[in-house]
Amino acid sequence: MPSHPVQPRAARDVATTPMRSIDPRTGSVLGTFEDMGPATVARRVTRARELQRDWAALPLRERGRHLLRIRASLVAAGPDLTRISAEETGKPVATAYYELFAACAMLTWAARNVERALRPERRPSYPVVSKRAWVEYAPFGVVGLISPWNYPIGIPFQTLPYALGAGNTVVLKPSELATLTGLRLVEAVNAAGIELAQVVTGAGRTGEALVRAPVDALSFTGSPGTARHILRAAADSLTPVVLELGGKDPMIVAPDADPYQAARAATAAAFLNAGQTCMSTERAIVCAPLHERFVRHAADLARNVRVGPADDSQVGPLTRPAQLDVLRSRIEDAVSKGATIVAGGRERRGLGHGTYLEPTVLDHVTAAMDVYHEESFGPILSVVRARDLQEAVALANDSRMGLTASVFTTERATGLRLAHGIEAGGVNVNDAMLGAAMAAVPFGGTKSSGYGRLQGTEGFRAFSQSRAITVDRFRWTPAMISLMFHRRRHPSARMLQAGLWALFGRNGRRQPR
Ligand code: TXE
Repeated sequence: MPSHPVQPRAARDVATTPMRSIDPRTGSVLGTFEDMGPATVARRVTRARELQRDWAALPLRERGRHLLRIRASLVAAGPDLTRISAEETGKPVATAYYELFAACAMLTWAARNVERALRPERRPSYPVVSKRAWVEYAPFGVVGLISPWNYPIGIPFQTLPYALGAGNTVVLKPSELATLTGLRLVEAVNAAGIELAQVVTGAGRTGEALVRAPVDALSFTGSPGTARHILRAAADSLTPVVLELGGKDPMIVAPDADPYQAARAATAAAFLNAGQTCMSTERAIVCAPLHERFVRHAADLARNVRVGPADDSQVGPLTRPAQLDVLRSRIEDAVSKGATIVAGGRERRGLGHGTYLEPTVLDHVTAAMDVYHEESFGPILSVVRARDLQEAVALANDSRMGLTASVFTTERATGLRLAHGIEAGGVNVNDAMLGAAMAAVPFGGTKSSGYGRLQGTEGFRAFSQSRAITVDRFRWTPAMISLMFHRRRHPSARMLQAGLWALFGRNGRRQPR
């Protein structure tokens, strides 16, 4: 376990005005929370460090059992947690519940698989035949978890079960737009009987204090700009960071696909959570023969989406009202360069205090437009026409981002072939967004969408350090290192070359297993 210099400072933070949590649907203040500075953050990290040793000392099976206790605690907190999250973000309660289902699935799989994923593994000791070797997985210590506002329940649980399972404790920094959810979530985790999670509240300054506290590893989900700040701060302590930074996810609609089913999936994946999803379908790349039918269906579906603050709505307000200006300018830029608005495109007024963009479908989107390249993070689906599948794959890969992608086709072989050609961390054939819901499947991106993987065996390993151990295979074998160094004479270069030749010079013989 890495040891960090103890911070002797018993400094106190200057008291600042508490921050407020606001309901974007009504503008009402839901509560306040502390804007924590470096001293408070350092105390929370120290507390997490103190508690980590006992937790890591538990056998893997025990840790797994405790993850199931956390699950029970989360289920009990369900009504509370989902209500608070819906209030803070403006999302329908059902969407908050989907997050909670995913969180419980992650805990369940992690509980059942922590032993398999992290038990010591025998490895060949090749080429040192006189030894045995194996790998152990040790925790980092304290994992900092810096989270965004868009899925304040689901996103922390893409890290938490795996980081805890690996024997770490966690310090969560929820987004300043969803802090009450983060506080309730940590309360539920700790209510399971062991204090495994700490929480630090505030905005970017608090996040940076967490990075510098310092923690032993970091999991960050958020914007690429913030990721750069975090990496600079983490450079001082060389803290490893897993980054999940959003996407510009394409859906390829092949000529043999059902255009209605593809349009249903594309609009769902574009508009869920008001489009504020890292892996929402932002670009539907539709092959020429289906283009018109796809657009007609997508426009009809978009016009029928229920928008508003009520719990049975499908699209709620933008969590950050200022995002409306960004979305408007993207739409204006696209239209000025030849795109057509086939549905939505305007602010929906008359729904109270909240800021709403009508679910929007833009057709004839091209690479000349901002909306083609920049993540919208709003309910906009861009349709790009492709001549054929070859051009569709080229368009799908024509992005700085590469989080997930979709392919719609009636031929499984076509789906798999296309999936192999797409530069993304995950590809769904005849569906979208599914990777993040599957606890055993790694989640993360390529290119500017980040690096490292959450979830699955990869998620356990991301928050573990492998430790290689070697022992003697036989009793009384002298130390190899002594044999190499303490000799009266080195073997001659000729002998060594002959040995090299014998071991490695002939292909097909004495190759490593
Ligand atoms: O993210 P930020 P925000 C994208 C999306 C969105 C944009 C901004 O395009 O419009 O990012 O969203 C903390 N050191 N995504 O403002 O700013 C911050 O307090 C340490 C994509 O929420 O990246 C919050 O807890 N931490 C995405 C967290 O970082 C810092 C999800 C995320 O904030 C910090 C959300 C600093 N210097 C937004 N500055 C996705 N992948 O789903 C801020 N933070």
